[in-house]
Amino acid sequence: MFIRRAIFAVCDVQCAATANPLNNQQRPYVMFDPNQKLVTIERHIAEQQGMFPEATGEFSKLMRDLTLALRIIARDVRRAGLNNILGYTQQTNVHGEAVKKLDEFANDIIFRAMDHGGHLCVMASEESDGLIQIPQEYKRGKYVLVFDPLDGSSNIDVNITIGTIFSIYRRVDTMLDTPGSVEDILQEGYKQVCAGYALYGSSTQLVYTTGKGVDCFTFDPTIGEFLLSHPQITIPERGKIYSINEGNRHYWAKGLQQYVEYLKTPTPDNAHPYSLRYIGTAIADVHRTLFYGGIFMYPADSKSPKGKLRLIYEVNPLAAIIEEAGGRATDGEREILTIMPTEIHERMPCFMGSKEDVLEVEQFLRGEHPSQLVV
Ligand code: AHM
Ligand code: MG
Repeated sequence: MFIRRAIFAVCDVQCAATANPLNNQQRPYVMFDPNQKLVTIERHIAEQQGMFPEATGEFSKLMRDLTLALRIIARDVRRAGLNNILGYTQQTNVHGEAVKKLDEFANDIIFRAMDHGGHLCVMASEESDGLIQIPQEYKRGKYVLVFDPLDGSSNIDVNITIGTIFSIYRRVDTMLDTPGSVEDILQEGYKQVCAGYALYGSSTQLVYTTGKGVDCFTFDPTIGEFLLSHPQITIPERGKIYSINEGNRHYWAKGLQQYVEYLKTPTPDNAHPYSLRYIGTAIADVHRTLFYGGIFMYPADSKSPKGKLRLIYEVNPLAAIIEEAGGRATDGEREILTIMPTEIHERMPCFMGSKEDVLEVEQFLRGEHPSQLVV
C-alpha cells in the first residue's frame, strides 16, 4: 500500500464515510451530518497539532495566515463581476498564458498574507517566475509554500468553479536562517507536510490533509468561519465517472484511446458505460472524484508530451489528497508522490482517483488489459 503511511506521520485514521461505488442513479454519500459537532478550522488545526508531540505551533499559525488569504480570495471571487476585476491584464505569465486580473489578485493576496508571518523561507506560485523570497525585513521560518492562486482560469469569466491549490513543505535544512533556495521547492511530493485546496463553487470549501486523513470544511459567510463538514473522507474503491478533455483524443496514445472506449462500451452487468464529467478546473474535477469515485486524467499526448498540469503546485497536492483518502495517483507508470521534480514549473501527466480505476488505466497503457489481448 502506498507511501501515504510513510509520507506524513503514521496515521490511525478511522474513516467515517463508507467507500461505496456509486452508480448514476444513487445520490452521493456526501450529505451533511446533522449531529456533526461544530468545529472551526482553527480548532481542528489546534487539535491536530496535539497529535504531533514535536509540534511548536508554528505550522498552526502558518495555516491561520493561509486561511485568511483564502477567505479574502473567496470573498472577491463572489463579487468579481461587480468589482470590475474579471478579464485579462495586459501581461502573460511564465507559461506564456494571458494573466487574468483575478489570478493576479489572488497571487498578491497570498503573498501579502504569508510574507511577514515568520513561518516561511520561500514560496513559489504558478503566477510567478522563479522563487518568491521573503522580504528582508521579516523573519524567515522553516516552511516552504507552493501554490496555484487560481486554478481553472478559463472558467473565471463564466462563473464556473475555480479554486486555490497549495502545498507546504519543510525546508531542506531547517537549521538555516538564510533565504530559501530552489532545492527547498524541488522536493518529492511524499515530503509534503500539508496539501490542500479551496474550491470557490456553489459554496466555498477547503479540503486538506496533514497525513491524518482528509477533512473538508465549508465556509459559513455569515460568521466568517470554515466549519468541519466532511471529516475523514475516503474515496470509493471504484467509481463510474471518467474525467478527461476528450477533445484531445486524436493525440492520445493508443492504450488510452482503448481505455476510454472500453469505459463507454455498455456491458451486460451495467458496470459500463461510465459517465463523462469534465469541468476544466482540475481541483473541481478532482473534488468530485474524491467524493464520487472514478478517475480524473490529464495525460501526455503527442501535442503536449508532458501533459498540461504542473507537478509542484497542482499535481502533487491533489495526489497527496487522493492517496491519503485511499485512492491512487500516478503519471501512468510511477506514483506521483515519488517523482523528484526538476524545475519549478515542470508539467506532469496524471491519472488519479479510485484505486481500481487508476490501476485499470495503467494496465491499458501497458497494453496488458485482457480486452486488448483479444485478437
Ligand atoms: P490554470 O492553472 O491556468 O487554470 O490551468 C490548469 C487547468 C486545470 O485546472 C484544468 O484541469 C486544465 O487546465 C484544463 O485544461 P484543458 O482546457 O486543456 O482541458
Ligand atoms: Mg492551475
